[in-house]
Amino acid sequence: MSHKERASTGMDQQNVDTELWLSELCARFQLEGDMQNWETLEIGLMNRTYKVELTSRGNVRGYILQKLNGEVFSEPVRVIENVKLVTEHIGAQTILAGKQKLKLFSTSEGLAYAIDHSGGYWRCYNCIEDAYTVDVVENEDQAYAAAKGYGEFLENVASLDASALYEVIPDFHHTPKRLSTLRVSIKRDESSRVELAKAEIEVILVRESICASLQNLRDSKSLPERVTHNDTKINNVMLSRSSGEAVCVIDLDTVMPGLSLYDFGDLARASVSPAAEDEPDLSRVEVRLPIFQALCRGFLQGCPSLTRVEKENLVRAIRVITLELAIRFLTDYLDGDQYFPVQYPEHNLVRCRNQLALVKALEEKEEEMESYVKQLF
Ligand code: GN1
Ligand code: MG
Repeated sequence: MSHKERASTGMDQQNVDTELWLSELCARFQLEGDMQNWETLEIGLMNRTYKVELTSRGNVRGYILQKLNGEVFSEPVRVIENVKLVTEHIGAQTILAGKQKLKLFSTSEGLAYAIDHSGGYWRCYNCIEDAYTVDVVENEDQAYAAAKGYGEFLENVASLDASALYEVIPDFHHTPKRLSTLRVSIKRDESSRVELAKAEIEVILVRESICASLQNLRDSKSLPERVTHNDTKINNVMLSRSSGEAVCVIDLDTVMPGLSLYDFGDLARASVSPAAEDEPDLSRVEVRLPIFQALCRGFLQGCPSLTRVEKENLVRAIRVITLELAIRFLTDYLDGDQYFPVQYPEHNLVRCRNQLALVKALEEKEEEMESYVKQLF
C-alpha cells in the first residue's frame, strides 16, 4: 500500500509519519527498490527498531532501521564508529566467508548514520535471513549454540586492539561503582521509594564483597582486556532456522573494551532461568543446571583462547552480573524509572526481586556448577 493510500484509509497520523520517515531513511541509506512493508520490532529495552522490506526487480529484501537511544548513549557517533569498526573487522575475515554478517549501510555522504529532525541518530543494517531469536532458552541445544556464538564473537574480535574502541558507557560493568550509585540513590530517596525496597537493599548490601570480585581481577590485570559485547542477552544472538547454530551476534552498541566474563555472566544470567527477567512469580526463578552446562561447553568451544583464570571465574561471573542487574534495576526504581522503560510503577522493583531470586538460586547451586566447570579444563 502506498503512503497516500494508507493515509486515505484512516491509518493514524503517527503511522503515516513513521512510514514516510522510514521511506525517507531508505533513500538516505541508498537502499535499492521501493518500500513495500514495514513493521516495528520489539527487541531490546533501549532502541527503537523497524524492519522494512523493499522490492527491486521482483526481489524482496529486508533491512533493519534503528534509532539509537540518545538518553543512554550520549556520544552516538562514537557508538556508531565502534560498531563500524567491529562489523568491518568481522566482515573482512576470510574464515567467515559465506557466513551472514552484520553490515552497516552508508548514506550518500558516506556516513553510517542519518539524523532526524529532532537530532536522533538512525542506523541501517542488513537483515539476517532464516534466523530467529529466543527470549527464554527452551533447551540445551539453544543454550549451547548461543554460547558458542558469543564465544566465537569474542574470538573474531580478538585480533582487534581493544583500545581502538571508545568506552561508550563508562564503567558499564564496574559493579562496585554501580553499588556506589545505588547508595547515592538510597540516600537521596528522590521518589520516596526506599521504604518499599528495604528488603531488597539489604539483600544487595550484604553482598558487597562479591560485587567487587570481577573488578578486582580486572584491576589486578589477572584477566585479559578484550573487545567484548557487553549486552549478551539471549535474544541478541540469532540462531539458524535450519541448523540451529548461531548465525550472528546483534545489538553491538555496547561493544567496548571489557572482560569475557561480562559476556558469559550476562548470557548465563539471561539463560539459566526459565523465567523472564521481569517475571513476578519468584517460584519460577531457578537455575537449570543442564542449561548452565550447555552454556559452558558452548562458550569454551566458541572461544578456545580463554585463559585459565577466565575459566576459573565463569561461575562467579554469573552471580556478579546478576547482582549488577539487580543493583541497576533497584537504582532506577529509586530514581523514579529514568533509565529502563517500565510498564507499571513497580516494574523495576519486580525486575530487581527477580534478579535477586536468581542470585540466591545461583548461590545454592554454586558448588555443583563449580565442579562441573572444573572438569572442562
Ligand atoms: C538493556 O536494550 P537491551 O534490552 O539490549 C541494557 C542492558 C541490560 C538489559 C536488561 C545499554 O539492554 O545492559 O542488561 O537492558 N542495555 C543498556 O534487560 O543499558
Ligand atoms: Mg542492547
